[in-house]
Amino acid sequence: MGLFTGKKGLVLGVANDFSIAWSITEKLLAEGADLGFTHLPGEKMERRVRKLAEPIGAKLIVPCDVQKDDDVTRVFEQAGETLGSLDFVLHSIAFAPVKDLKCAYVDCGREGFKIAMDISVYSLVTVAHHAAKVMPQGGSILTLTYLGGERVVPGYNLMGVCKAALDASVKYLAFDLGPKKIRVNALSAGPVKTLASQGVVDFDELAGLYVAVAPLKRNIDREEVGSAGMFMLSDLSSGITGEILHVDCGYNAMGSISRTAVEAIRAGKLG
Ligand code: 0WD
Repeated sequence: MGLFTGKKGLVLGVANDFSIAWSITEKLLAEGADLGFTHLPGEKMERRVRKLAEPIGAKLIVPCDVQKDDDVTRVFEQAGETLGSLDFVLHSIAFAPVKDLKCAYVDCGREGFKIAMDISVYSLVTVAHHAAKVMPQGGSILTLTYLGGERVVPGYNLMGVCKAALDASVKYLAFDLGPKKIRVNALSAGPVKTLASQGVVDFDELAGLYVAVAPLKRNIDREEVGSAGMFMLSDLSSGITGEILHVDCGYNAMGSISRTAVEAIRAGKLG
């Protein structure tokens, strides 16, 4: 018996096997979960997700653009029809137009701001709204966030402001859905190389900084995000909701950097 034997869930946000959603999926599968997946509409994304999800016997592989209300409504109706009720949902989605992400926050445009907030924040709200309808016994909803929503991380720019709104959404959604026994949490992951991370300015330098600064003197690996995500979606975390769990080797605990970290940075010994 695995922790997820007999449990069913929907995963939104697998782009390829580097995706954080896939690292969490692998842990869920190892514990016996039954899974459905969404992919961004389009042949290329469908092919990528099918290549991963078909061999593991996914019961549902459907397109979903979270900017479209009809898509989100349909996906949860299909999940209800195919899987019956859901026990968990993984939301691992974010996007900002490159020009609005790579510029200083003060220079981002109104349209880019709206798109980024819509895909990276409102999507969790609408997903939670529809998921609740197919979670009659309660369940767990998990999203992915980053420290750049709590404090300024140079280069994270507009996405930092999206993550701040996402973190607040997690808490309000936890309050709204608590009476239905639905928990809503976020994992705040350290830097992981993925498609989305390529849009973050100075990503490699940022990842290297964790080696110098974090209490564990290293960056996380994707397995660790996978395990923590599985924990948050499982009954092991049944008393946890409205929480932002940091999986970052303790980087978020630091208020300043040590002399040895300064020396490592000066010597270019990062990562
Ligand atoms: O270091 C990192 N990679 C971190 C990522 C550290 C901390 C947090 N995160 C967060 C991201 O901000 C995001 O919320 O984790 C989440 C997943 O990101 P990821 O695994 O790094 O990136 P990726 O594999 O690219 O998955 C994000 C996916 C999209 O991929 P692409 O690269 O095609 O944009 O989000 C999905 C899409 O599959 N996505 C959408 N899904 C539905 N509708 C949409 C949309 N409109 N836009 C993007």
